[in-house]
Formats: sequence, C-alpha cells, structure tokens
Amino acid sequence: MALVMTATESANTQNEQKKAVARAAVGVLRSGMHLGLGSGSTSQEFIRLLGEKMQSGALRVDGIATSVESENLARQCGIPLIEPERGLKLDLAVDGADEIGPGLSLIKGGGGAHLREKVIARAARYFLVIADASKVVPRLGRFPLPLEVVPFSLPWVMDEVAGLGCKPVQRMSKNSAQPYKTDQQNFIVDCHFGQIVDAEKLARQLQQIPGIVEHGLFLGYAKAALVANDGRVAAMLPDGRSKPVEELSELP
Ligand code: A5P
Repeated sequence: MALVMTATESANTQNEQKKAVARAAVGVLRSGMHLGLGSGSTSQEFIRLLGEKMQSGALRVDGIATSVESENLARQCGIPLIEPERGLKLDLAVDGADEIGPGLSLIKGGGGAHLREKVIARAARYFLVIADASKVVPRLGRFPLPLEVVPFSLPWVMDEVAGLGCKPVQRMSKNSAQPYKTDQQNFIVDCHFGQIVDAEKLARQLQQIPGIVEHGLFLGYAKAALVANDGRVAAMLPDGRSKPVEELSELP
C-alpha cells in the first residue's frame, strides 16, 4: 500500500475537505439571516451549496458578497444580494483563509479580496472561517502576507515593508504581464516573511504606512473555524479548544 499521497490525491482530499466544511457551514444557517459571503474556492463551495438549499425551499437568507466574483456566483445561484447600509449588522460572515494560526489569527487575501473580506467580517456579529486542514499552521507567515496598496504609493510601500524584514513582490495577473488589480482598482503586494514572529506588532506597523489600504492579517476577528480532517469537521475556537459543529452554541 502506498503511504505517500500523490499531488492529485492530495488535491482531491483538499477539495473533499473544502466541500465538507462548506456543507457544515450551510448546516448552521437559519432562515432570515443576513450573511457575509466570502471569496476563494472554499467560499465558492459554500455559496453553491447555499444556493442549492435555497432552491429546495429549505432555507431563506440574503447576503452581501466580499468580491465581484462571489457576487456573480451568488447571483447565479439565486441568493438575494443586499448592499452596505448604515446600521446594517450581518448575522454571520462565512469565509475561507490562507493560514489559520494560534488564537485563530489568520492570513487572508490570497484571492486579493481581503479588504472587503475584513469590512464584512467586522460588520458581522459572528465571523466563521471554513478551511481544509492544510491551512492550519503553528505560526503565520509561510503564506506571503497580501497588502492592498494604492498604485501611487507602491514604490515607497515596497521600500517600507522590505524594512520590516520581508521580500515584497507585486502580484501580477495570472493571464497577462499586467499588474493584478483588486475590485477597488488597487495593487496587491505579497510580503514573503517566512514566519511572522509578532503578528500584532506587524499589524500595527503596517497600519502606519500611508498607501496600504488594508493588510491580510485578521487578528481577533474569527469566532470559530470549521476545519476538516480525517473525514470529520470540527470547530476550532480562539482559545485552542475544538468542539463538534453542533455544539457551537454561541452562533447567532
Ligand atoms: C481571498 O482573498 C482569500 O482571503 C480567501 O479567503 C483565501 O485565499 C482562501 O481561499 P481558498 O478557499 O481558495 O483556499
């Protein structure tokens, strides 16, 4: 029996895990909720499954998307969309992550959507992360930290963040030699730190640099993370405990 997984087997496992956590997240929803709809492949699974459940008539919710891509998918799936509005509090935001570190500290923005993702996470009473097991890390930083940067400020932002100990790389579009542009028409700089020793301190330093619209560190945002491993989905909590998804009693 082969003990080492091939790349294809590992990708299949990861996809199965994404579907499993998306299914589990749909399972905690209740009719009438206003939702935040995340971005990335795991969130797309969530949006698809949510659409199916709504089409079956078993659930009635509306949502606000964290990216144009998710908004288009939600529309295709028949999920009613709402707009940002004063006084609006979302019941629950569900989103993926690129890394989940201690205390449910996160790196997000692999898809370039972390600005809207953070806005939506903050506008929600409960921020629920959904992820495959590969995202859980003992320390953040192996995944390059994305920054959304105003184009005019790019050279100086790169100089400043290099001074914080990373290798900054401007993200390029997948299909062209053009710089990648966010939904807000800003640039993304991916900061290769290798490891982030003090995430709180780094977040404060990044917030002080003019031209950085938002960084991809989400500290103190996630209330729980549904993570799939060995065919089971468990809810990880900020204090390091795990519990069965059904026992997430503090959900709105
Ligand atoms: C989008 O900008 C990101 O924050 C995503 O939530 C993150 O990249 C997770 O994506 P996957 O679900 O595709 O791993």
